[in-house]
Amino acid sequence: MKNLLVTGAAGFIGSNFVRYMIHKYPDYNVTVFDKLTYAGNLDNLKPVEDNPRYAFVHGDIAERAAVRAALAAHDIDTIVNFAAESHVDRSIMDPDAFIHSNSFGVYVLLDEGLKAGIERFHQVSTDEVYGSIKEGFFKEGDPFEPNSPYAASKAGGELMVRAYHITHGMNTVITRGSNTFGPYQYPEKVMPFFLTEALDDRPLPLYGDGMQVRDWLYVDDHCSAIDLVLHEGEPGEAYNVGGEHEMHNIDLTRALLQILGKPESLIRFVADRPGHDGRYALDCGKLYSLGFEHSFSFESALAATVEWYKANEWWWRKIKTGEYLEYYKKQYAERMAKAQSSDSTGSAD
Ligand code: NAD
Ligand code: TDX
Repeated sequence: MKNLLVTGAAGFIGSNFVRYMIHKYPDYNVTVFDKLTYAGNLDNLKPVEDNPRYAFVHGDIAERAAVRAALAAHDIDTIVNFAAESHVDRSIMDPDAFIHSNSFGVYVLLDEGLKAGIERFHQVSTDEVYGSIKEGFFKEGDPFEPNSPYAASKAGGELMVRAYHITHGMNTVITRGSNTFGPYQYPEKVMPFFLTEALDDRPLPLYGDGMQVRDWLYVDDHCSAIDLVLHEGEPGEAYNVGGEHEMHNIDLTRALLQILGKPESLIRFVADRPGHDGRYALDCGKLYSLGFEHSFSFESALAATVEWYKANEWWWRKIKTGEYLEYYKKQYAERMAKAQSSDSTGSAD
């Protein structure tokens, strides 16, 4: 591996991964290929923009000619695909872009990668492909039961990765990450959304009764797991990447408010997300067998994340304008109008 194409790396996890890889591997060249959708932001790549081993290409993974040109121009031998529409609520509102990027786009990237003779293809996937689990933990061989258009589109992309491995012998690996948090996360996802709203003393719309469970993974740990699987994972295999830190949404919200010194009266119980998955939980034994260890405790990672958002208002304040406000209105205005405050009982469904 020498010349990496990292797609979707103007977004949250990809930009953290690029910074991590450029720092860790002094002999790697990293080309970012990104469509710069609403979630793509070149501010996220500012820390590496002057590095001679970094390049940026503006393009769509679903556009064959653009992908082909980038693979040739940068002599790419390895693809790590982060490019995706990533927000479940938006996939309920408007699924088209999800099928385009998360399913069709993955196919185009695989097909052009195959023709260009790349040596390794890493697909960044999600725990949501399995669906929801009441007890126990999902293993890599469990069936896919995706419940949202986002999850279904990511499952479609993964199945095509499998097909290119089986049919064409392509050297592929897949990671299925759990809910990730940390610096540079677009403030539509619950953690940065609630954090930045609470900093402004604005109400926090918790879906349903807030009793859903998510497994929280710090972005630096997610990046090092991807690095490990990229280099050490068996061709054709998938690996779960969890945080080993399950929390009910209500408890996560309370923890955030406590760190910020804000009152619980900011919590509003609002109408639930349709098809809301009750719990995600992963068995990560296969990843541990490659030698993976988490480097961050949830508490220290949460504190670092809160500090980052406090210190980097320049980053998120300009995002929370324009299209963001339109989205906020569509997603939350009616819910908030019917919301129940935190001292009432039950949910607002
Ligand atoms: P993000 O929304 O912050 O960033 C996505 C990036 O992909 C953006 O820069 C966007 O411009 C780009 N993009 C979208 N469509 C594209 C296309 N057709 N061509 C090129 N670029 C395109 O997402 P994120 O949270 O950083 O997630 C990155 C990846 O990790 C996604 O594949 C997601 O499914 C997966 N994942 C995310 C989480 C999480 O908790 N955020 C957890 C597990 C897996
Ligand atoms: O306003 C909100 N209120 C609320 O109660 C939002 C935005 C979310 N929630 C709840 C829904 C979920 O139970 O918080 C939980 C987390 O929600 P999101 O941040 O939207 O994440 P989730 O739907 O769990 O999906 C995330 O993890 C898997 C990422 O967005 C995906 O990209 C990833 O694949």
